[in-house]
Amino acid sequence: MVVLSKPVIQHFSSPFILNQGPVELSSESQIPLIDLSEPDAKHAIVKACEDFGFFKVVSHGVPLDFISNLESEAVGFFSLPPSEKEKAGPANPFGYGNKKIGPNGDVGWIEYLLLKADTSYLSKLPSGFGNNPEKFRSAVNDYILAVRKMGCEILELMADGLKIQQRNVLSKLLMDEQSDSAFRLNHYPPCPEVNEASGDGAPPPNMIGFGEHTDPQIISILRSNNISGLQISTMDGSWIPVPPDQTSFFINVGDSLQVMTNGRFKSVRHRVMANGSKSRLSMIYFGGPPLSERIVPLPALVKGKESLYKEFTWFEYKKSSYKSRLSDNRLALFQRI
Ligand code: GA4
Repeated sequence: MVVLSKPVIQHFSSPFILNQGPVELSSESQIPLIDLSEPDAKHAIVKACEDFGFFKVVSHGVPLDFISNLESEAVGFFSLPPSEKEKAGPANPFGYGNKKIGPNGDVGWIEYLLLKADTSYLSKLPSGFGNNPEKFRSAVNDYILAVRKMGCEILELMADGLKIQQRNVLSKLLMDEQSDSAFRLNHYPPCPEVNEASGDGAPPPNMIGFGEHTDPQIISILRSNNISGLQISTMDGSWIPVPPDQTSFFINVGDSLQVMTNGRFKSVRHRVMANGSKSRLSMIYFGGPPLSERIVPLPALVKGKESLYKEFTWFEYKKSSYKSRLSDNRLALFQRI
């Protein structure tokens, strides 16, 4: 299963950025493109979250050596023999997982490491994490702290764009010592069946790397190598591919942010298709609130309107998520009719 190329980010090509209007779409796709250094970024972010629940970010400020160090560590880990990787498993929920996703029978063409995004948890990582666990741990820690900083900037721009006075109302949840955030390294090995002709002229099967789902947290910040596979579902229910870009980050609105904006922002359904010949590697930071946090619409966004959701804590939502299948609409249980 191990067909990994060496880290592929030695040379960074500059992404093509259109320079007109508040919401720019990258030329080759419909995905909104946000340049964080642009003065109008806050409005463009709000529009992208309303229309897609998803956008691509450039001028992100995350040091490129943090990205390449972590990618090298991830390639190193996933290249180990299965018996070595399994020392870091099983994922219940944290640790190494292979094909099985979550506790309720979901599977995908994937192997992964799921970790708590928490410095003190990382400092106690057991020794199963590769040949040099300390190097691995420090690469994950540097990356997570830099990506969380960018995530907080984005959440503050969101608050500005939504005209919310307290601009750290969302970002403080990720910065809280008790923040329940997670981090995932995914390896999608090449899947030979994608290229196999069935003999009866039927097209090759669309093999799933990671089945369709929404993320339960506030925001997810994804970066991948240059191999395609990620798709998002648009408001009309069609799937569009997200062209990979190893120099940029992709932001997902999660279920909790949908609730906190009283449905104004949409938690985006997404999935990853398997690739017939190449390894896809992705790294995702899931920014979540403390377990005790009440997830309710921000008062500024419900003025004169009803809350669309029943009140719940992040602990309650997480508990119910772990009873669900990947593709379930987890918010349905908490919707007011
Ligand atoms: C989807 C988003 C994150 O990858 C994740 C996933 C989690 C897991 O893999 O353990 C879940 C899934 C995710 C939602 C429903 C439950 C829980 C698998 C699953 C079937 C880490 C998360 O937070 O929720």
